[in-house]
Amino acid sequence: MILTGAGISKESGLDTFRCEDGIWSRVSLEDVATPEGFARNPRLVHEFYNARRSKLCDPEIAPNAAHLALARLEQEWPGDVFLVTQNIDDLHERAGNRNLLHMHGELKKIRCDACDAHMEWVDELGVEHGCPQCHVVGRLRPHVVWFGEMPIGMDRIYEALDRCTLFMSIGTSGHVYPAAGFVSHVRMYTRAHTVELNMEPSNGATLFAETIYGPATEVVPAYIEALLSRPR
Ligand code: BV8
Repeated sequence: MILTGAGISKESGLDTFRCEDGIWSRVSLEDVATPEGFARNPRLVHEFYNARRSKLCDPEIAPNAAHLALARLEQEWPGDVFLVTQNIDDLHERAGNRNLLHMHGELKKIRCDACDAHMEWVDELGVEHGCPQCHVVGRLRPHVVWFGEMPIGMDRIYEALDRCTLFMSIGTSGHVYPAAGFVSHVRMYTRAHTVELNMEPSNGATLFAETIYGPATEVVPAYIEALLSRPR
């Protein structure tokens, strides 16, 4: 069971949230990543996600060695590998991971709050757009999980946490729940080994049996090479 956060996509050129020059140092989380903020000023929220969506569509932005190492693990590990990401970018699937869940949604998807249609979307989105399904105007929103909203796939996640033998957390600061609580759940209910791979200790660092710090493109491929070459 692998949990990833914004740190794994940093070296691909995508911003993190809480680092010095992070996203939340430039815009207020309450304004752009809450349902209340969207109700107050939908244009501001669309602008925020349109900018991140067009950056993600920039050909310069591609999966890095850490993403590719996780795809290799899914292909070569004899047992199950389940990848849960807090990231809304599509770099894991572009690297080749398939058993993947975006618990906070996807930037290249939108949904209609009137008819609940979900659809792929790579262009600018605005309040003037009508839903291709129900034609209601102004009820389309990014398919992302905002603060105060229920994350996606929680049942499937807890089912996997309960039976994992290895829990690996990569590139996340451990600030946001329920994701930040997964390591405690694993320690409480399983005998799984727990490892944190990150640039620096996260909020939950002391909860991990093993911690390795450094850039994801270095520490993740090395850890997975060791895992795959370990005699079983
Ligand atoms: C919910 C999508 C009910 C949008 C995001 C318990 C206690 C306290 C608060 C709460 C609680 N339970 C719920 C809350 C409220 C809230 C919350 O946690 N608030 C925080 C701020 C205190 N949680 C919620 O509202 C969640 N919903 O709880 O519903 C519920 C309860 C129980 C069970 C089910 C439901 C919904 C939260 C989702 C919000 N949406 N994103 C968007 O992306 O725009 S959160 C957003 O921030 C990201 O998705 C990510 O999940 C999160 C954390 O960011 P990280 O990925 O960790 O990034 P960060 O910048 O913080 O850290 C980067 C790390 O990488 C750093 O450690 C850095 O050192 C490292 N790094 C940097 N460069 C590198 C690197 N590592 C390796 N290599 C590098 N090169």
